[in-house]
This record gives sequence, C-alpha cells and structure tokens, in this order.
Amino acid sequence: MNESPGRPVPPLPPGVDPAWLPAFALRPVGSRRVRVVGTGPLVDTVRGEVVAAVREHGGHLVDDGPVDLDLVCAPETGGGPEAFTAARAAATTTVRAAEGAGLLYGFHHVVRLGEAAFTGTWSTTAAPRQAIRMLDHWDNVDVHPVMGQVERGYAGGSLFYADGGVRADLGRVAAYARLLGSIGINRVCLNNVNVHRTEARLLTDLLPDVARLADVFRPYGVRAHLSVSFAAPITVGGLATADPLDPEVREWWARTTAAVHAAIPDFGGYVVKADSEGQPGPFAYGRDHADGANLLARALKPFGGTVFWRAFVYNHRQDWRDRSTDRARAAHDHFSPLDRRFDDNVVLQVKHGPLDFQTREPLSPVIAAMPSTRLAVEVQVTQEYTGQQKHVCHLVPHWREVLSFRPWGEEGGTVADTAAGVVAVANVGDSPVWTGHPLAQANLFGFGRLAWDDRLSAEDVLDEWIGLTFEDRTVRDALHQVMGDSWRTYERYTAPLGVGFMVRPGDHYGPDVDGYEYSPWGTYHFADRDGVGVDRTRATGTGFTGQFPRPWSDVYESPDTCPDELLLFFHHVPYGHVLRSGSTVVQHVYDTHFAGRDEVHRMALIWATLRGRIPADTFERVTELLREQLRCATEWRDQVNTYFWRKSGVPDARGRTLY
Ligand code: GCV
Repeated sequence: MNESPGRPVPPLPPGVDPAWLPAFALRPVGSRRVRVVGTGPLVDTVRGEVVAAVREHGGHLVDDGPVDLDLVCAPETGGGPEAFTAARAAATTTVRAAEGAGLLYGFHHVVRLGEAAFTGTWSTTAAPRQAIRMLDHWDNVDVHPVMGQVERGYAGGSLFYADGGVRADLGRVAAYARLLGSIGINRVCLNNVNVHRTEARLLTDLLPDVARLADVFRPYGVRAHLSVSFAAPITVGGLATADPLDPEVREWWARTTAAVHAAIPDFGGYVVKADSEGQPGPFAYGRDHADGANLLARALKPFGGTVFWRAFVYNHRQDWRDRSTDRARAAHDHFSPLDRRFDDNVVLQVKHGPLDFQTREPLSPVIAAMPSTRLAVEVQVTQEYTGQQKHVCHLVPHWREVLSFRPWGEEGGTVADTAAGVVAVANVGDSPVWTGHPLAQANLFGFGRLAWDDRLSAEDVLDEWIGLTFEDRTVRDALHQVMGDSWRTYERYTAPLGVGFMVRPGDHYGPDVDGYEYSPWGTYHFADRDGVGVDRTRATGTGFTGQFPRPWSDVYESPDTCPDELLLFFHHVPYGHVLRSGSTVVQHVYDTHFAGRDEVHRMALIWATLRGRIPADTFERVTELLREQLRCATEWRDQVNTYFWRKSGVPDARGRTLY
C-alpha cells in the first residue's frame, strides 16, 4: 500500500497551452478507479497524474481494499528499465513495469489509447527501439545580438534562462519535462552547442543552477546534459592549453566532471561541437577527434556519463572557386578513419544528411561507415530550413524515411537498427504555445514517438497527436489534409531535386537562389545556362558517391538510377535531362513549384473550414501563419521558376507566367 499523494502535476502558467496533455486527454483515466502501486520518484509522478486526473474527472485513486479497479499500475520483476506491459483482461487494464520509467511510459500509453484502453481484451509489451532519445536545446543564457536567445529558435526566448542565469521560477520547465516524459524523451541538453562566454560557466560557477534544472527533469525520466567548449580548460579553467594529451588538461576535466556529478548525480554527460564553425577543438593541438572525445569520455566514465561528440566538422571558409573541396564529404573523411578509436562511452552524433538538415538529403554516409563506434542520428525539430515555424511542415514522414533507410540495401538493417540513439534539435521556447506555430507541436510529439518506435506510421503518430490535442473529433480529416503531406509540399516549392541551400544567407528563411553560390560555406548548386547540380560522382566529380556502401554507391553514381529527388545532389545535368518521372529537369522545377504553392493555398482553404471547431486563438494564429506561408511559397515559386527560366531560356510547357 502506498498513500503518498504523488508528485503534483505542474500547473501551467496562465495563458500557456497544455499541448498534447490537456485535461480532456486525461478523462478516460480520470473518470475511473485507479490504483498505483510502488515507490520511487517516477512512480510518484504517475500517482500525481492519477490524483490530478481523478480530481478533474470524478474517478478515484484507490490505494487498497477489494474494490473492482479499472486501471492498475504496478511493478513487476523482469523487463528492461524502460519497458512496460499494458493489457486488459477481466475488465481491468493493467500497466506493469520493472522500473518507474517503464511505468510512466506505460501510463502514457494508456492515456494515448483513451477510451480504447478500457474496452475489449488486449495486451502490449513495449520497449523503446532507441536507448538514447534526446533533445538538444540550442539555448543561450545571454541574448545573442544576431541569433536571439535560442540559436535557430522560432518560438521566443529560452524556457530555461532569463536575466543572465537560470530562471528563478522553473514551473514552466516542470510542465515541459512532463510533456517530454509523456513521449519518452529521456535526455536533454540544456545549452547551445555553440558555447559562448557566459554559457561556458554553466560547467563551473553556474552549476548549482544547472542542478536545479536537472532536479526538475529527473522525476520525468529525463537526464540533463551540458554542451561544453573544448577550450574550457583555458577559458574557465585558467590553464594555458586545452591539448587533450596534456596531463593538466586531463586532470582539469576529471576534477570539473567530478564536481558536476557531485551536484547532479545522474548527469548524462557532455555534448561537444569541436573544430566546427569556429568552435575550438583538438585540431589546434595537432590531435584528432578521437583524442578529443576520449579525453572527456574518460573524465565522465567513473560516473556513468556519455560524451556526445558531433560529427558536423567541415571547412566553412572554403573558396567557392575551388571545385575539389566537397562539404558533403567532410564528416566521412574526418571520422571514418577513426572507427575503433572511440571509447565505449562516446556517442558520435551525426546529422542525418551530409550537409545540414536540408529538406532533402541522402543519408550521411558516416552512419554506414563506423561499425565499431556508437552513433546517434541527429535530426532538426526546430525548422531552420523547413519554414521556421511560420510554415506548416510536418517532419515525421521525413524522419521516418531517414530511420527506415537501409544503408546496405534491402538485405541489410535500417538506420534505426544500427543507431545507438536519436537526437533532435528542440523547437520550443517561451512562446505560449511552446513552439511558436501551434501545429509545430506535432513535430516535437512525433520525434518522441519515432524515437521510441521508428516503425510507427507517420499517419498514426499524427493521428495520436490530433486525438490528444483537439477535443473535437471532426477536425481529424482536415488536419491530416493540412499537415500530412506538408513536408513534401514544402519540398515542392523550395530548392528542387535535392540541390538544397537556396535560402537567404544568415537567417535561412525564404528564397535566395544564388545566396550561397559565391560564399565560403561550401553549399553550391552550380547552375549555369546549360544545367544545374553538383557532380559528386566518382567518375567525374568529387567522389562522394564512393563514401556509400553498395548498392547506394552505384545507385547514386548514375543519373539513370539516382532517385529523382536526389538527382541534383549527386549530378550536374542539363536542363533538358529527362528524369525517371519522364519530365525534364526544368519542367519538373516549374511543375513542382506551381503545384507546391497551390497546395499551400489549398491547405489554407481546408484550414478555414475548421473555424469554430478549433480553439479560437489557435485558429486565428494558424490562419495568420498560413497567410505568411502562402506569401513565402509564392515568393519561392516565382524566384526559383524565374531564375531557371532566365538561366535556361526554356519556357514552361504549360505557358504559365514566368517573370
Ligand atoms: C548551432 C547550422 C546552423 C547553426 C548551427 C549548426 C550546428 O549550421 O545554421 O546555427 O549551430 O548548424 O548544427 O552546429
């Protein structure tokens, strides 16, 4: 018997949206007789959920006695630490798990099922497909003059920091932790991978405040991590060097890490962006990235911590005249020779594509090249290149494609089978709806669900989110129509055929076809009067195709077998090149851009039918944002089409207006 009142559900500050845990979503549980058995912080969290739900909806938390129960959440022996069994038999639904985390996940499984959890006879045994299900926040303590407080953040300021430090009131962070726990996120990195001066101090004098944040996340099964600067021994430690082989540097990291663990006993570890876009790293000392990562891994090892070492290393000061350097090659060139060199508590964190979270990229070949290294696949929930939370762009189908891709062909496993974890750049801030765009909540929810089980269908995940978020069941079809295909719609009206980076330099919003063409960033499309695309073949190009195993190294090598959607990523082709679809490249550009923009128009019309069925503030906000999406899609259509018409001189076969 346990009569603890449970951990109170964190109240939402006035005006803050409940996201996918509104009161009505808890009604099926809260209107029933429920027993929660067991002790421990996460069991207390479950009990608190039940206490709040039954209070709201008229059910009962029944601690003991021979009462007919509708739902029992109880411990069992055996099963993984995050696994659960949920079942219904003899009119009682049960959730059983060996540990509190499993019980919490099983409880939320029942919440997601809603009334279906209390009908019929059924049974599910579930365990996460990925042990590491992590969100990286690119939050700064200080407000950056260009980036704002959250780098590439489109949802307001930081949830964690205000007035030069960790917020005094962490009530909203607790509500956020609850949301994350409900979708199975189990790790969070609290600061930007670009570590600036103030943020470097999170590791030292600001540590007591980081510990307060970790305390808030812990009862929801979420471990805290920090991004650290490789130069910290110098910048905050006062040493003369950060050389990973220097004994004093090693000693400094060991001492500093011990202090972190003393403050945060379950500290998850460090995230490191080194030798990348101006961040310091081991190259300055003639050392490689295994030397760098292992330095930190060894400091964390005694405490069970992990280093998340990012593979996003490339030359961002390239000369655009130099056709031999290919940014897409960089991560594989740097890291694949280091396979077998990393300690076992290093996780190499690899962006899903070889460039940078473009709407369409091939898989990063690093993911198939390092069988002896633990790899985490990094995706971007924050919509840096996918409409910046001004556009509806539902990314779950995209991530599902990434995770289910088979790098060794049909006979081999999927990316998800291979990965040691998945990491996403978070999309929340202090916006009242968390994500700026209300519908972008579905991306955060969907990331958590796919991290738990990549085999869930994108439609089902969207359906779960809709069912939890909107009380009116009749909105379902319309929302599927607005959101379901919106990633492909976005792809249609932006950069064509996988060529990427036709965005405005700096802020990365809206079209600027040549914006990066003569820049040092290594992201070129090479359009001229005859054709467009990057020759990355072995035969005549940069040789990038050779970084893939078979069959992909061959599939990508030939324009005849390369999938249309990646053609310009791998090949420079004439405008008249006939795609596998039968259309020419330039006609495809025209057709997709007209179609994509018109789809946005249709999305807005469908959304308009939801007036009165969606909460008024959400309805108005999304209506306004769809207006901006339509404006921006029109701009994309006209700039991209006009650009290719002017370059190629080929008119649109259907005679539509080009400028
Ligand atoms: C945090 C891209 C973004 C940068 C980001 C970087 C990264 O280049 O534009 O803002 O920096 O990716 O992932 O480290």
